[in-house]
Amino acid sequence: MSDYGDGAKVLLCHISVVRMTVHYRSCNLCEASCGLQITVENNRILDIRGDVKDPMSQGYVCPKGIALADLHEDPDRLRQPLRKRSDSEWEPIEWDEAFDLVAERLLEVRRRHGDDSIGMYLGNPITHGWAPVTLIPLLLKALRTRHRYSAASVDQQPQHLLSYLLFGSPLLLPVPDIDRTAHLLVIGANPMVSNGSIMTAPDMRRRLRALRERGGRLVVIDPRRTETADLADEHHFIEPGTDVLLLAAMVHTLFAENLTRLGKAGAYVDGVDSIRAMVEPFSPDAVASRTGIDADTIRRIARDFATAPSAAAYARLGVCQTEFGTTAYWLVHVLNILTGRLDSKGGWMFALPAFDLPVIGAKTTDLIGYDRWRSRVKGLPEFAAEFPSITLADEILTPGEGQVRALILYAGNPVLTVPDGRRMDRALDDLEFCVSVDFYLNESNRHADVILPPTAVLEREEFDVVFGAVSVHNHVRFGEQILEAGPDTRSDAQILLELLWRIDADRVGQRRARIAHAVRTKFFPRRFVDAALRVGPWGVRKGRRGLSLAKIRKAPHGMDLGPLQSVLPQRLMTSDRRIQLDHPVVLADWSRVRALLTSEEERVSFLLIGRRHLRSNNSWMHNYPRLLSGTNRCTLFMHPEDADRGGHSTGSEVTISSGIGEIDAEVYVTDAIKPGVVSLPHGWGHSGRASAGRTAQTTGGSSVNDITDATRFDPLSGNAAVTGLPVHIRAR
Ligand SMILES: Nc1nc2c(c(=O)[nH]1)N[C@H]1C(S)=C(S)[C@@H](COP(=O)(O)OP(=O)(O)OC[C@H]3O[C@@H](n4cnc5c(=O)[nH]c(N)nc54)[C@H](O)[C@@H]3O)O[C@H]1N2
Ligand SMILES: Nc1nc2c(c(=O)[nH]1)N[C@H]1C(S)=C(S)[C@@H](COP(=O)(O)OP(=O)(O)OC[C@H]3O[C@@H](n4cnc5c(=O)[nH]c(N)nc54)[C@H](O)[C@@H]3O)O[C@H]1N2
Ligand code: SF4
Ligand SMILES: [Mo]
Repeated sequence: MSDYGDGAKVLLCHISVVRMTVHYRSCNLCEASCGLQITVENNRILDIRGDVKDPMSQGYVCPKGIALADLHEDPDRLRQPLRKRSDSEWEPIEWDEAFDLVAERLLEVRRRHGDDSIGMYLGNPITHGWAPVTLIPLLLKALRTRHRYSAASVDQQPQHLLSYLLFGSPLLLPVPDIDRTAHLLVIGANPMVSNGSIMTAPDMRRRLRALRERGGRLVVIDPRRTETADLADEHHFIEPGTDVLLLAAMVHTLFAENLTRLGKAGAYVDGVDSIRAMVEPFSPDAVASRTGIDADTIRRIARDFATAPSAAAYARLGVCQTEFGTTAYWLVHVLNILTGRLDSKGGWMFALPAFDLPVIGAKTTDLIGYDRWRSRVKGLPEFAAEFPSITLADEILTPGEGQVRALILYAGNPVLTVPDGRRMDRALDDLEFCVSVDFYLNESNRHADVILPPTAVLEREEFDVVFGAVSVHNHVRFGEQILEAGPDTRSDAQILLELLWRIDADRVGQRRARIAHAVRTKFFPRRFVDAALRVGPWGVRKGRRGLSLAKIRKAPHGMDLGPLQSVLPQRLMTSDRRIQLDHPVVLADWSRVRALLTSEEERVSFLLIGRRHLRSNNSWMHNYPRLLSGTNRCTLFMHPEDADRGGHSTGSEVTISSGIGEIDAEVYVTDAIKPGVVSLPHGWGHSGRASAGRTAQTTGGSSVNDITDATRFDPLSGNAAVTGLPVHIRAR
């Protein structure tokens, strides 16, 4: 059970029969994947702290990592399958009965309404589990449905789409070489709080301080002076939703001032000339008033970026969650590529992961592609065999052939996390059948007929198969099982395998399905991952022993595989191993960007943005007193000038309204936000709704997604545009 390999300490305490053991593994609550040192006594966690020997996190841990103990002890966490008896009543049932019931009901819906009547929504935590990542593609295949949705389309879909279009795999995602760069430009991301996203880089404070100590520069563009901005050399407030204009003007400046120099990328990048013409109208003077950043500043930050010895532009949600998510993020690539930062030390680089998901994902599944079919109600393009989550409610509520009548809700909470949550709530209620795989009851799976709760993270083995691909330093680490799961519990892997063979039996018959199940049970996820490691970039090569799971397990603190390396053009997965920078998909959207430049500025009273908190994780982890301690985290940040004008002050209650609905919030006055902009975090508003436990019920706040608008999205990727929402605010 525990890891007795090099360096692991096993302390046997002989006072009474207490057995105390110390274990090392990484935290999988967020992408930072910090190393933890966990002391366990009689199957209970005594202590969690940072593992100082972890090559990546070096002892750093955030409060959520420590609260893993609370997750394990939480009496409100589900441990046995539940079947719904009435609106508010659930009864526990046996596992086999639950699996049979779920398969029977799903297949019944399919027989009645066809393949596309079953939908699946995948929540954020699936990326943190090797079982869901490796097994869900098989389940989707067995389900034969086009109705696949995930949290990715409220998050990073523009980044995946561009990686697919430019580099040939949605998972070939460049990251800033943060530990060696001389200049980091952060646009619409707050890694000091989010701990880095699509950039595995634990302990951001240490890394950003080191950047400045070696004489580097940190520049932040954000409508809020964030915790990251506080550490920066300069921060510029930007009008929400206008990054596409700012970035176009920066690229314009590169051409105007003769600052483009592709470096070695010049040998495999095409289409630079048409970009010069595209950005021509976007001079810094033309975009200054729209963005709120003056023209001289735009020119200077472009120049500073281009002339720094090394530099990387990094953007996340503040760019992706806008109506120009893909074109704006494309300009981030353009900026990096035209200044020679792609694949170069201290620049915009690719990790070389031991489990090579970018290659495995693109080569072994039929999921990869764009616009091969369209969604039924809104006609939106599929991407990677998924439809945008903003249209899931439409597909459930709109009658006709292909209507979603049953849903598998896997580790997600779309009622609180997808725009127009109240409509999502109605949609889930309208389903004929819903099964949820989740260890909490939440605002979404309260509509489920059956809930299948998997074991929690420390009760299972774990190996990161995703974030190695976006790490700022190559490394690998295995997580041993640390706590015994109860006698009658199932892991995510077991749940998926049990559902899979029962669905498969419908096609191939019971006998064959059971044989396939026996084989898969032996193979997934451990042997599959081991096999992938052996053939991966760090696997067996001529004259080299290479990595295997067994070898990785012998290093309880993980293995350091060294700094990022140059991998292009070999690693490109486009058919000609070249990058077509002026990709037709992006070009087709350019008229919209031009229209934004010339359109009359709409006068709205406020633009609403979100934010994150170190002690919260999207819509969950709100049931642990250690993380919450009675404060209302869901307050509305407002600039003092705006507060004065509206007669609001810290603590006063307001109603926020959009075209979609109204919610209430408590004001918090701060000059850290741009005038005219207000900020409210998502994932709250548990009180009074069936939700994740008793403490969560006391946390207050509202769900911002009750007023976000599902008709605001990026048309290329279908990603939700939750930021920059026009709202009105009045005193309550
Ligand atoms: N307005 C607004 N909306 C947003 C965002 C925003 O910034 N603003 N952010 C968006 C982003 S980036 C994201 S990623 C989404 C998140 O949206 P979702 O993925 O829909 O929601 P989460 O809150 O992450 O819900 C995770 C659920 O998974 C369960 N869970 C945790 N671990 C496991 C596990 O190991 N196995 C299983 N089976 N279940 C588990 C938890 O109990 C919880 O119920 O929200 C999006 N929504
Ligand atoms: N503690 C904690 N950590 C988390 C999470 C969590 O819930 N809690 N969630 C995890 C998840 S799922 C994700 S995807 C990542 C997200 O990681 P990040 O993207 O770093 O997270 P955010 O804090 O949402 O940062 C977005 C920033 O964009 C700014 N912004 C909003 N609109 C605009 C705009 O129009 N333009 C510009 N330039 N900026 C804008 C916001 O003010 C905010 O500072 O965090 C992950 N880490
Ligand atoms: S930053 Fe916190 S939540 Fe994220 S991996 Fe590290 S300890 Fe876990
Ligand atoms: Mo996310």
